Amino acid sequence: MAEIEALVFDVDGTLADTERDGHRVAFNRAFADAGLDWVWDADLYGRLLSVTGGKERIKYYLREFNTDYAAPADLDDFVAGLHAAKTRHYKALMAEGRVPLRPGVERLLREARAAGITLAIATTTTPDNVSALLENTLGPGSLDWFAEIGAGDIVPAKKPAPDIYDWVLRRLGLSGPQVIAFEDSGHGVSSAADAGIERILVTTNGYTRDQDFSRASLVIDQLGEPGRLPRRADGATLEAPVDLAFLRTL
Ligand code: XBP
Ligand code: MG
Repeated sequence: MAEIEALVFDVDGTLADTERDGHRVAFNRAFADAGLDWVWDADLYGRLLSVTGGKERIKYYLREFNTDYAAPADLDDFVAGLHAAKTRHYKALMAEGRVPLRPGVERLLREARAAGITLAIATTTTPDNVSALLENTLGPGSLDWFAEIGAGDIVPAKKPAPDIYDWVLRRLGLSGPQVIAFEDSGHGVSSAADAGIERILVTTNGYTRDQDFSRASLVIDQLGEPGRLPRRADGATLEAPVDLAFLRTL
């Protein structure tokens, strides 16, 4: 297997459990601001997560779950307005420190940085949301830890399309076998795998645990910390938290 040249991270669900207590709450606040009686509870939100991208998710909700709503003629404009309000709420939630990084994320990022391994991000979320999460967890300036941040509408087709990983690989000047991708969802794994990435490490969460990860190299519940070992779906634990030495064995 090729040397590890870069680690490429998904954001939502992978770096932090942002969906239920971050994005979902922000969507609901934006709906309330607009005088809409739409409420996305945790279960409904899990179903809506089958579509990536917040604007795309609102349209999916109207198409499949709220078909009685008479949407304004200019649907794109209406959704864009709601989504801009949602992003403002999301950034405010991050500034309150509501969502910490998942176990082992900061440890592994720091180890990779110290070893001179390139870090990058490939996500469908809005770029402002990435900054808000990183700056409020890793601290000001932490955006610079990442050589490339592929986010949001920078590519027209969001995950599970490979476009965002293709974009990041192109910008890094690397090919799939030279990197390891970190994901939490089936859509994310499809995206990375179709971009030619062979080593994909999945850390699951409550929303993604039962998804199809057949194309992933390893599926565990978290990267782990000393005294808190990663666990596979069959209940077996790894011998140690995920670190660079372990990643070289993937
Ligand atoms: C994340 C998403 C995003 C966020 C919302 O998926 O699907 O849409 O839920 O972000 P992934 P925006 O982790 O696979 O990147 O509202 O900014 O789109
Ligand atoms: Mg994700």
